[in-house]
Amino acid sequence: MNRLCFGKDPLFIEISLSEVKTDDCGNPIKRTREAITVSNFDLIGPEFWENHQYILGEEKYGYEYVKKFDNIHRLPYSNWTIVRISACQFDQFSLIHSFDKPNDETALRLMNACASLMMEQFPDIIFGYGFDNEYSFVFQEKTELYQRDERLIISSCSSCFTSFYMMKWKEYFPSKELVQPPHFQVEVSCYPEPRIVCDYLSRRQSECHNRNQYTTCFWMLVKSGEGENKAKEILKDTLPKDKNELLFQRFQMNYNNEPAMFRKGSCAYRQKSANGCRWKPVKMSGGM
Ligand SMILES: Nc1nc2c(ncn2[C@@H]2O[C@H](COP(=O)(O)OP(=O)(O)OP(=O)(O)O)[C@@H](O)[C@H]2O)c(=O)[nH]1
Ligand SMILES: [Mg+2]
Repeated sequence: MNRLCFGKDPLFIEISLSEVKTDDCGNPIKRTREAITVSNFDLIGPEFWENHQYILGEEKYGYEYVKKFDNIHRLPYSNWTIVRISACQFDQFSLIHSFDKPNDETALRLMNACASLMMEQFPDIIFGYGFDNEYSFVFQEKTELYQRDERLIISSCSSCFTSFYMMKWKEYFPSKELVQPPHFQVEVSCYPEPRIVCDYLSRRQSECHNRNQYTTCFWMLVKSGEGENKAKEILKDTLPKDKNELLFQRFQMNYNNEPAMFRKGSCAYRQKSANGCRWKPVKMSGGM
């Protein structure tokens, strides 16, 4: 540290001098320093950055690098992709549109019609299964739809299904105005083996059965004069066989005679043609 003194009153200017490094023979080591330029440039407009690309890095000046921020999630390769679409706030939607309780057959047929259109729109869908206000679509194992980009598959499936629902509404409900837009959410799962796909579909069908049996009992009780809370209490902790028994004893109703579309849901798939290699148009089991 050096201290310089000028005049009477001491004025100290402190100058830091870095120590000079020397080699083994005591000679100072010469280090090249990069010149620092201080100047006045226009930073508005591309000129300065075009001439000084090394400052920010060439890549960052262009806009191509923005792609690197994309958070693309690709679905795992060689997996069966299942896209499950389900309606949001459907209790409100079904109330506003006065759907029959517990099942509105026309609304179910409208869902099936949308499923058929989905299979036409996305040829990689090999199977569809739906009940109530949901539909699951199985994509073939090696689908390259949107290069398996999950976000694009989700957004495209949900917007297509919603559009089909609105487009077909008048055909299925000619005397009902669509007064609230339907809205569907989508979940995606991937399964590495067909066995798991079958188990997934069995689980959905079991959910269909449980839900339908419950709502059938519930609405039969309510229609017979029980309050909704009382009906819930009666059904609390009952097993499937108890519900069948209740329907039979109180209402002389054989649950197994209820329409298959209500009890089992609907399956959509393409049939193999006679020559065994081309696919025929979508077949719907459960009603359209
Ligand atoms: N009347 C009538 N209502 C139905 C029918 N199918 C479904 N619903 C209604 O849809 C509801 C079930 O849908 P959920 O998906 O569980 O519930 P949600 O209201 O859509 O709620 P979120 O999915 O959480 O938005 C039932 O509680 C019924 O109110 C039908 O055929 N007829
Ligand atoms: Mg819902």
